[in-house]
Amino acid sequence: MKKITKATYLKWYEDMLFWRKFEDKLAQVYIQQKVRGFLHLYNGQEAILAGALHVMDLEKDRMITAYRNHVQPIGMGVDPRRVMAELYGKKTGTSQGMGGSMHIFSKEHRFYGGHGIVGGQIPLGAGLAFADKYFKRDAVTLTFLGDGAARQGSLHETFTMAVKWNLPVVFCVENNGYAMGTSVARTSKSTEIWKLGLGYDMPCGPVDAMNPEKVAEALDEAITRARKGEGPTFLELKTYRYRGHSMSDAQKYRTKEEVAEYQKIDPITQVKDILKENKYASDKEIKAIDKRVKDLVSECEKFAEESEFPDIQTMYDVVYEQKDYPFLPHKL
Ligand SMILES: Cc1ncc(C[n+]2csc(CCOP(=O)(O)OP(=O)(O)O)c2C)c(N)n1
Ligand SMILES: [Mg+2]
Repeated sequence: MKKITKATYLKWYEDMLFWRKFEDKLAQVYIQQKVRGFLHLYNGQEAILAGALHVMDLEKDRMITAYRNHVQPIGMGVDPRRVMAELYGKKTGTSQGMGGSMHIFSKEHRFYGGHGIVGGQIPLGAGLAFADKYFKRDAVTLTFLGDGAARQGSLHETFTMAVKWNLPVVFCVENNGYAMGTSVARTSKSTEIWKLGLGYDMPCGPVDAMNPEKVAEALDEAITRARKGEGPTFLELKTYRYRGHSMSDAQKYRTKEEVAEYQKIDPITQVKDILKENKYASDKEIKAIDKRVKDLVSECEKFAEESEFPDIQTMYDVVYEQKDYPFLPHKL
């Protein structure tokens, strides 16, 4: 594995803080109704992305996830200003403002969305890996899904094929404790989701995903295995989300005390503590990072605010249209 150094920790701190603040800004502008539709935030889960990016080959590897998908493309190299503009529904967004929150996508950066159907991305992730194997491309696909999605039938259908064909894919459950408002314990007799891999003879296991080092170690092993042609791995990344499922969630299913317990092991605080303990950065240097992050978030906001909305005439250019459909005239 690429060594974890002072530079890694400095990068982790700046990236993770940026992702957190970028989404805090989204929450704020959502309340102002500048961002519409659903908005599911990644707040608390950042160590997963940080650890993953450390061990991926960003020139080759691919990523696909569900609708909690704003910061992953940024990590994969997409301009954050374009992600924010997409959320604002502006022309300069990653999908010209036509996708919105749940559909960030950049083929150029090998980030394949952005999927609102729970579990919908599981077979698609295996499909990307199938194509890489078929065309003999040396790439691995990280397929992220939630604890709720792990109970979808599509997971089992996909696992059957992925192990049979030794596909270069890593299935990563981000177990944040809840599927919308329903806790894992309420819906499942076994709360150890990683054990689902056992039935498929797939290498599998749990990971402390509040810690980016632990995520990097587990994913490095899985990615190496996939690259060697030894097939898929199933990891349960144990994490937590601090905000509601989406912005319209009263959070009656959990206590404030529970959230506070997890905040004590916040991934960003853990990384910051290591920066301080190892004297990787002085207070002044940390303040300088915090300022850079704040400035970049403001730049993204300004870019999105100042961008134009798409021309209404273009609305039907990006949806499937059957020219001879008999009932509705489609073009505006
Ligand atoms: C097929 C399908 N069923 C139900 C929904 C409604 N829904 C949206 S998110 C969600 C919960 C998913 O939870 P989880 O997989 O744990 O992901 P998390 O939101 O925690 O990241 C549900 C039931 C949906 N979008 N798609
Ligand atoms: Mg969940």
